[in-house]
Amino acid sequence: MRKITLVALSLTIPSALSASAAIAVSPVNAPGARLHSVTFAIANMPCPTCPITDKTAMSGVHGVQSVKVDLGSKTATVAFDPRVTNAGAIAAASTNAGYPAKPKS
Ligand SMILES: [Cu+2]
Repeated sequence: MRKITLVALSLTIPSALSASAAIAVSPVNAPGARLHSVTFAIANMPCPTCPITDKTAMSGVHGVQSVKVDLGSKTATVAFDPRVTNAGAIAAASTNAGYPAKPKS
């Protein structure tokens, strides 16, 4: 009777461990991640190709999910994972590419 109980325990413990390990490992940009969206005022955007260059620069920041640059209003709306990056890092990437960016309040 006692032997049977021990066998049952040795079988259930490993499967319980692997289940908790699967929960702990989740991708950084998981679909369920809550994104922040910030609109930036972009200075120095004189021609129609500027938004493409600026979008590429902002999209290159790790954690950025989407970038929409609007030439008419000279703004960029960026959705990002706040666990990975922040508005300051995204503004710096744009500024370094030649398009000084400031979060609009
Ligand atoms: Cu341009």
